[in-house]
Amino acid sequence: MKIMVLGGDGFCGWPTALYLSSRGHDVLIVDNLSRRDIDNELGCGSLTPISPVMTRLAAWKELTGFSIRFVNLDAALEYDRLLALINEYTPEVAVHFAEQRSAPYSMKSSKQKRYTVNNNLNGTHNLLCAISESGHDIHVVHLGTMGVYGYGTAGLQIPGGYLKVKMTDEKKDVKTNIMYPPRPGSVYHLTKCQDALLFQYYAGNDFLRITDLHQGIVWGTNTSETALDERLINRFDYDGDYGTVLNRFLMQAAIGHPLTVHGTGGQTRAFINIHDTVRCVELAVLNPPVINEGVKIINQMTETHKIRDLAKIVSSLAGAPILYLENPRNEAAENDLAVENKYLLNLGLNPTTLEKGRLLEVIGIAKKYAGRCDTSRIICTSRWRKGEISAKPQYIRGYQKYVPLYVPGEETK
Ligand code: NAD
Ligand code: USQ
Repeated sequence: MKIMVLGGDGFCGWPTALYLSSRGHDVLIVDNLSRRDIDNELGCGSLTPISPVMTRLAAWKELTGFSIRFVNLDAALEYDRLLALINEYTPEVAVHFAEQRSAPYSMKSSKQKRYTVNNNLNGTHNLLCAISESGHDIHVVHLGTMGVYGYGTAGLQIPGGYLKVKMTDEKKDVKTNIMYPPRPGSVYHLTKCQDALLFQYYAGNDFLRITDLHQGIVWGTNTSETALDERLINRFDYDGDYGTVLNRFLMQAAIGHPLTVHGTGGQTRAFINIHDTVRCVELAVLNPPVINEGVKIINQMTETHKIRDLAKIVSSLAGAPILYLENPRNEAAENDLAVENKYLLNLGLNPTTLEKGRLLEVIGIAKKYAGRCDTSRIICTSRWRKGEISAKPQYIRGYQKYVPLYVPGEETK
């Protein structure tokens, strides 16, 4: 199939583009390299040494014989070029990864809040609008997030697809299906909730075929394809803005830094390994909704864990101490999370779960590149509410710097 991968230079997009190419699909990457620019803005880069995009693509061609085309284009700002590219390439599928995806980055200041909203909503809307204007039947596969649900389940399992509800007024009950009520926990997550409305509108009004993959937190770094050669290596974000929790714990264990649990670590989140991300995207590509079916919503996750349990697993594996930090976010200290993920399992997904070998593999990669880590960038500094930290931080010595320590239950006046 002809597949346009928007955001194909990023952490999830790059291994997906290679996987789809290795499976014989004709892949075109569209990316404005804004993630690399944000590395420069933050003064912090990937733990792994990522090659320039053209070096990546030349290496892929040299090693496998497969060509991937690259177009540097800003989906949020360059509508006419996007439309022209769609008309020229006529993809059958557009896989959409091209958004600012960090919740802490989106909460840093009004500059990053506004950038995240402008970039994510305009990028998504431009893609839908351009597909509609082109008149081509192009299936959109969007990488959404489990965070649209807000991690609170009201005692129910979060359904794949739509929530069955009974609505009641004084005269009668009506049964119907609705989108799960959105509950964004950051400006980034807010844009994903708003994307969902754009999808609903364009699927209904313009008959676009759209799949929205509600993905959990991705862990791991390399896939079979990115591990072929160092020039193909995938990103490994570890810093307080872009690093996600399990990869951060694995990296912290590798370099001898204590594991940074926010609050009590009672937050339950959904997870998926990067090997499964690429497989799930292909399953979604191969199983599109039919025209007028409505948006196909799929929960793309394989397991749920509490943050403190992950810390304990990594700690026992690598002997790292656990540090309970005051939580810089505004989120529930404890939550349960039950998620239905039958759809992808029924299509043949065989989950890569948190087993020892996989965890040690990531620790091994982090150890190999430990010298590239800037330890001053590990602690999360982006705060959801300025100046509202209830517990007075305590300080412990021991590593390169003093780090604030929050002891659960010990509220200090
Ligand atoms: P990433 O930041 O590594 O990659 C995003 C890519 O999109 C980057 O290469 C960036 O340069 C590009 N991009 C951003 N805005 C663009 C624009 N306007 N025009 C063209 N290119 C643009 O992020 P990622 O981790 O690969 O995430 C990809 C998608 O998957 C995101 O939409 C994210 O919300 C979703 N997701 C990621 C995770 C995760 O744990 N990483 C989990 C769930 C969902
Ligand atoms: N956390 C820690 N310690 C850390 C880092 C994070 O305890 O060092 C906690 C956070 O407070 C939060 C949880 O771990 O409770 C998850 O944080 P995260 O940074 O790993 O994930 P999140 O901000 O939710 O965002 C990531 C991706 C985002 C994607 C989302 C999927 O960056 O693109 O949408 O995961 S989900 O979480 O399912 O919404």
